[in-house]
Amino acid sequence: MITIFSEDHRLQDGKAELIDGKLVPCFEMPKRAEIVRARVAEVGLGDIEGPLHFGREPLLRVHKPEFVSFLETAWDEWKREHGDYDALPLNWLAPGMRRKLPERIDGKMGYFSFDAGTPITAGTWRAITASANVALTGQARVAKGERAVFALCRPPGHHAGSDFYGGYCFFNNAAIAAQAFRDSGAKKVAVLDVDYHHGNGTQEIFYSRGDVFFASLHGHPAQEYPYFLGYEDETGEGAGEGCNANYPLRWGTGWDDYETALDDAIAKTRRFKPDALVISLGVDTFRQDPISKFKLDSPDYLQIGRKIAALKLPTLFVMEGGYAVEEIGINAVNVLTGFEEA
Ligand code: OKP
Ligand code: ZN
Repeated sequence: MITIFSEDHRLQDGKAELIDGKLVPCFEMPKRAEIVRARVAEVGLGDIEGPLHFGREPLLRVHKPEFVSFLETAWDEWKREHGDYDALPLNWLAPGMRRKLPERIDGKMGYFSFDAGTPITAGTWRAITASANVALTGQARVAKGERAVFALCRPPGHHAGSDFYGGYCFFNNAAIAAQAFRDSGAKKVAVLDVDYHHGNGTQEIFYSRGDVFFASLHGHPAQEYPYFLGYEDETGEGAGEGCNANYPLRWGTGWDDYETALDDAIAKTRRFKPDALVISLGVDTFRQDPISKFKLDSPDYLQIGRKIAALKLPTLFVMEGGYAVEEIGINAVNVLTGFEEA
C-alpha cells in the first residue's frame, strides 16, 4: 500500500493547549506523524510519496469561503495584535447571542472555533493545506485504480466542519477526500470514522446529503469530547435521512463491545452500497492513550483492518488521532497490514 506524506506537517507545532484547567504541551505533536512514517518504513508497507498540489477549489467544496480565508490570514492578524505567540480563542457564542462576524481576530477566532485546544501558529496554514493535499493525493490514486492508499495526514481533520475548527483540526481531510471521490465519478461514498472521538465535523458537512454515508464509533458524548454531538438518534436529515450512524460507547469499552459496534457499522456501510470508502483512522482507542478511555490492544487494530477489507471497496485511509506516541505507529500500521493480509 502506498503512503502519502508531507514533511510540512512539522510546521504545525503548537506550544500549548488548555486541558483539565491547565495549559499543557500539545498532545497533537509533530512526533506523531514521524513515528507513523517510521513504522510504515519499518514494516515495508510500500512506497512513501509526497503530495501533489490541488489548490483551493477542493477545500471550497466542503468549507465555506469565509472560513478558508479566515484560516489563511488568522496568524498574521493575531501576530499583528498580540505578537509571536500561539493564537488560542477564549470565548464563543452562547444561545441567544448573534452570529455576526467580528472585526478583530479574537472575535473571529471565537466565531470560527469551538475549543481552546487548537492553536493557530505561524506554520498552521502551510501545514493544513499540506495535510489536505496529502488526503487529495491519496484520493486521486485510489480513483485511478489503487485498491487502497494511506494518507498520513497531520494535522487531523474530522472535528473541522464547513465553517469551524477545533479538536486539533482545521480542514476536514476525510470530508475533502470523500467529496473529491464524488467529484471524480463515485456516485456514493461512505466515511467510516474509527477515531476515539466523534467526527462531528464530518457529520455536520454531510448530514443532509444522501450521497455520503457517515458512521462513527466513539466515546459517548455524555462523557466525552466533543460532548454536543454523536448520539445514536442522529440519523441524518432531509435527503440524508438514514445516511448517518453513530455508535456512542462508554468509557472502558474494550474489544468485545467495540467489535459488535464495528460489525454493525460495517454492515450498514455495505447496505449503502458505496463506490468508495474513506476511513477516518484514529488509534486513540488504544488502552494506553493519554486522553482517551477505551481499551483496545495493538492486535485489535489488525482485526479492524481485516473487517474493513471485507467490504472490498476502493479505500482511502486518512490519519486522524492517536496520542500514545510510542505505539501510534504500530497501531495505525496494524490496521493497514490487517487490511492487506485479508
Ligand atoms: C482530536 B482527535 C480541549 C481539550 C479536549 C481535544 C481532543 C481532540 C481529539 N481544550 N481535547 O479526534 O483525535
Ligand atoms: Zn480522536
